[in-house]
Amino acid sequence: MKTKPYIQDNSPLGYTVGVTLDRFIKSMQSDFPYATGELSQLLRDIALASKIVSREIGRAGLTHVTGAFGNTNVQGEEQQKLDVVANIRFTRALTKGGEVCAVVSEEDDEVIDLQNKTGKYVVAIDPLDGSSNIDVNVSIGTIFSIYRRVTPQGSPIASQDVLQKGSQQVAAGYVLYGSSTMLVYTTGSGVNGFTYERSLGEFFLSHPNIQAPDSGEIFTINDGLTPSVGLGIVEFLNACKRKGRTSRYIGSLVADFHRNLLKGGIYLYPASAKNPTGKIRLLYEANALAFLAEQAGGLATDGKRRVLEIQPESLHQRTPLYIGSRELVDELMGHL
Ligand code: FDP
Repeated sequence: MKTKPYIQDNSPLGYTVGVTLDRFIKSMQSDFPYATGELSQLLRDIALASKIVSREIGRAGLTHVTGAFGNTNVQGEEQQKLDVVANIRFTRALTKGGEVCAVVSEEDDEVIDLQNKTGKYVVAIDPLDGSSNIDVNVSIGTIFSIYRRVTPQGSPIASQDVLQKGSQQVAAGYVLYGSSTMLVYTTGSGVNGFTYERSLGEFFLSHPNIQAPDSGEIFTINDGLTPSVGLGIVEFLNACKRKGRTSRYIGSLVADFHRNLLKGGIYLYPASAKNPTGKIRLLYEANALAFLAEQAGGLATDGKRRVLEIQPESLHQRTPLYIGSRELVDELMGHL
């Protein structure tokens, strides 16, 4: 049969829609010659659950999923219905995908054993972060960390599988449910961001190789905390004000982090009278964002050491967090 090669048609009638998340993940997989594709499938499972959660958030005001669920979680915080919805969606996707053996979630007091005997990975997740913003149509997010389990596949889940340092993450990312829904992730070779195209049901690469600006003009803190934070923090904040920097605080960690990552800035959640060891959870909030920040050229510290070097001692451990542009984090450290 007579054939001819396909010659790319560049006419405006067939404009390209871009690189899908699926295709991107596949192309990255070939960079790891021994990769089996399980991590790629895991990332796709997370993306699928995030599309469902994005849909639920998008129509929340119409479908009776706003408001409190009626329970408090292990942190003593009131669970919102959407917290519960997101927890179910992500846990179910990870269970069915089969690559994950255990999940640590903000919404569950214990480790969830997914009974996937061949699952090589452990996931720590905050299914829906920014609870005070859930019901008021303000940006919220999902944060996830992926680790390789250290005990043999099929054996009971052990604490060393879940209490790993952030430096052991094999991938991490977040989904931002904002004016558009974005998925941003790293597997340790740069940070890439994808925007959800709702009408096509696909994430497309929109922010390749994100680089955090070395410095920036934004400082991000809940100002109500400042009467009870350390002197060094107060000095740094005063210096920011003297230098005419801009204060921006959404109160959703993912949204605040994302803005500062793109524009340059620093996010601070120090220890305070209310939260003497800080508020941000190490395993399923700080570690993922620290990995992303470093991969994009930024820094993340608890005020004493790299966040990624903290050895976790418990599932829901909290940490102070200072994260963002390199020069701003260094400047803060000069005050601490
Ligand atoms: P929330 O408790 O509302 O879920 O880590 C949790 C977090 O939100 C972050 O997303 C947010 O940056 C911070 O806490 C908000 O805390 P404050 O209300 O104390 O400012």
